Amino acid sequence: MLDVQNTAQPTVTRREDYVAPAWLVPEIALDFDLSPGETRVRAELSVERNGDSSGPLRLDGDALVPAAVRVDGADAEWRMEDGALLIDLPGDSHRVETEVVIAPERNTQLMGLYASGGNLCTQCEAQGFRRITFFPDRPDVLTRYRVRMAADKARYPVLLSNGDPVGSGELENGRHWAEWHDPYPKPSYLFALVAGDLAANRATFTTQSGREVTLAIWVRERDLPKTDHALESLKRAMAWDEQVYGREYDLDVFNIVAVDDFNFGAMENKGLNIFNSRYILADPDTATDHDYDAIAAVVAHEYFHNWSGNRITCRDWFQLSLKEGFTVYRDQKFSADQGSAAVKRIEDVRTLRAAQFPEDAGPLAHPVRPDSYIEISNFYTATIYNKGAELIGMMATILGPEKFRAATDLYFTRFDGTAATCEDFVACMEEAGGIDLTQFRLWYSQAGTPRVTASVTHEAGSGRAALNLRQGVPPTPGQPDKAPMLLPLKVKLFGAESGREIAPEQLVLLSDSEAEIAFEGVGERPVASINRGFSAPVIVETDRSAADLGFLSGHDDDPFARYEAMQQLMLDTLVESVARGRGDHAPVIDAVRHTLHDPDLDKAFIAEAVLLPSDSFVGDQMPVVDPEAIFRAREALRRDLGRELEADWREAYEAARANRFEYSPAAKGARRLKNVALGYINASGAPDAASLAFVQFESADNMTDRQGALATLASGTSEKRVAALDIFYNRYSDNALVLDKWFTTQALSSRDDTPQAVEALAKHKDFSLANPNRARSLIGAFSMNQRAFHHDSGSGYRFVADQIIALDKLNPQTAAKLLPPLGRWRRFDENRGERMRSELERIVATPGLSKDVFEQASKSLD
Ligand code: 0A1
Ligand code: ZN
Repeated sequence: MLDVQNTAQPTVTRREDYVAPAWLVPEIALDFDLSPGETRVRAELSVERNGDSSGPLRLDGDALVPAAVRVDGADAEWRMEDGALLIDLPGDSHRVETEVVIAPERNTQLMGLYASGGNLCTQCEAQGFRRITFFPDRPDVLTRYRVRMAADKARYPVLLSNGDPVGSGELENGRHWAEWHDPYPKPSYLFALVAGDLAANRATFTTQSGREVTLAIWVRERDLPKTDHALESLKRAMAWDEQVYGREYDLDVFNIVAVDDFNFGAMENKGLNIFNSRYILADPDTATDHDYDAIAAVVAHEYFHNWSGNRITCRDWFQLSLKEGFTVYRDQKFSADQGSAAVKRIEDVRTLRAAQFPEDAGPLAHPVRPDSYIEISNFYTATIYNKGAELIGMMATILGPEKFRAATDLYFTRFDGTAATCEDFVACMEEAGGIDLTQFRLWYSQAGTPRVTASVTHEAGSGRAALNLRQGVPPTPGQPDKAPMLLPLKVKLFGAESGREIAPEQLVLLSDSEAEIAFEGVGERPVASINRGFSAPVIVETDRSAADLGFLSGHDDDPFARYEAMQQLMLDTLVESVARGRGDHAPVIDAVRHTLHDPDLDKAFIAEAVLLPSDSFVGDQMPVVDPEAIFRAREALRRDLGRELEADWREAYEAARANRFEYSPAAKGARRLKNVALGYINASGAPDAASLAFVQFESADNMTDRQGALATLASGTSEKRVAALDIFYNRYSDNALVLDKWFTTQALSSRDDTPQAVEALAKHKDFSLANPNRARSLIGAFSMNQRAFHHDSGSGYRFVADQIIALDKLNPQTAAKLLPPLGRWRRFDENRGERMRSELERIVATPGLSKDVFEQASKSLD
């Protein structure tokens, strides 16, 4: 056990302890007298005893002091317990009034009501509402909201809340008021208000049943020209949800507000989404193609929550993946439909492998439906979101499209207006699919990434072949032994000599720890294409040779499988190079050359396929990560690819060089390939590479090309590096989102001096921990730079720990998000591991540590 003197052991909340609320709150009227230093919040709750439950009314509160408490109009007796207000109530239904005073401008946690860029806004998920007013702050209490706001008119001309506006007017002293009603009962985490000096980009959308909805994206006046892409994405998302899921929007207005200070990406508050401005603002000069895509995806994600999250919400926070896994699945499919589905799948799998697989393999591993937490904010993870989405995808694969749609229809109809569970969702899949998903449910309860071993045997004489499959799930914290899972694996066999398909694609439902799939009439040695489309989120180990992988990378008819074969070939090559000091690069070079010249492939796919796996993904394959050796092996392979194929890279580069900016799938693909080619030309050591990059940097008409060139220069030694960084800084010094890129590009640099450069940047006048985007742009990015962060001096660990400790005092949620990379100490050699541990111990021993950081750090030490 840890020696924790300074932190009281925080309470653990357990899923098995769930009890329905003793009191319900069908109605609330909120009255805000807004001002940054002192906001008065009056709440009038109609409360009703839930069934025959007993016990006092418990209204959660966090750092609130009751200024008045009345029951049915009279002063009432009350007591406080852990910040909550407790009132004994005699009858079954009462009117409870409370009053508190809060100070938004001093709210650095950015939870509850806070100030950002001179405006006031809220963030309530998961438990921020209790920082605004006393309330049963749990998602299974559904309430109708009436909200009245009063504020200084000059400073806050726009007053928004959930639902529809019902009135507004003038007050004395230059103040004004507005009132909003939300007809849909909702949990408190979906409450929102905004008061600010904002301008709107407006549009209308007519729903499939003919309802006209006014859409508005609210930003600072000068940012209005950067909101068209978000608005267009919203319209597309609304139409898509009608076509694909039959889901229609249900209010007369849909508002989105962008704020610069935000802990996460965005928030789906009913009718009033609040966004981190990085997921709204875009124009070609300041946003990359990746930013454009992320904006469309996040706008869609938050919009889709209106059904998967708001109309049907979660019974308790252990069910978080019910709304998040399903909504990520929905936004991924939406994005796939906007451009290349194959490239989108590759990107999603890359994200899963970069963020979720390491989580599942480390000390913070948890099931998609966790069993306990100390701080729920720590569970907004890649496991809940991205692995959760894969679970929905597997059920969709098992059911097939028609039954899957029938199952989601059933779910939306049956649970509309309620707070549901993951179990409710799976039961709908079972009922509409006419199948038994008993074993599949293990995906919700067992943590860890399943491993599948696949090998093919073939008897030339008899024509019999077999695909032998084995599965196992590694132990994770609190779960030493695992049962076999239900794995939907799409497989196909190709002939090694003819290259022809010898067994059509089939969906194998692997349910036992071992299975043999038999094939007849196989005349030549077969090569298995397995887990096609990444049909199950598992790690597949095969004994396929470099030649077989090279063949699949060039001939498989499933684009994901082609990409996967190339990645496996690259990984095998790199892992061997690390182990032996030198690997055989020829098969990779041949496969890349073949891919570059395949006329049937689009450029976006080629660009993805020819990229080497990241340092950290290579590290994930090794028993003990050796960051330096991995870096050297990867650089050597990059250099050889650059040199051997230099003419091909130049040809690919030149083909797109003169393009003017356009935002279309084809234009994006061309830019991506151009920038990948630039990277390889640079890796080749060609003497003109830096000037090529610098010319691109200076002449670019879009941020993708400018940042691509900057990234190439920033990792190099040319004197143009400093010039480019300075030019970039000066050009964008008044644009926070672009300055974030300036910090990130330097934090990701592969130069030897990156650790020192990053420490210096943390002292730069534009660096601040108070803004989450800025904190992540430097500290978060640096800890993703495997070689720099894991410098064997331990300087990276000390630096990141210092930043986490400092940030924890301001913003525990964002501080806790920076911790996981430090927790992976078991994966490194003894020197590094010890240094990482001692930083974690230092963090845990810090006086006044938040429970957010305490949970992450103490679990990482266990
Ligand atoms: N529900 C949001 C994510 C979110 C969660 C917590 C927040 O609090 C700081 C903010 C946003 C989503 O899935 O987009
Ligand atoms: Zn979400």
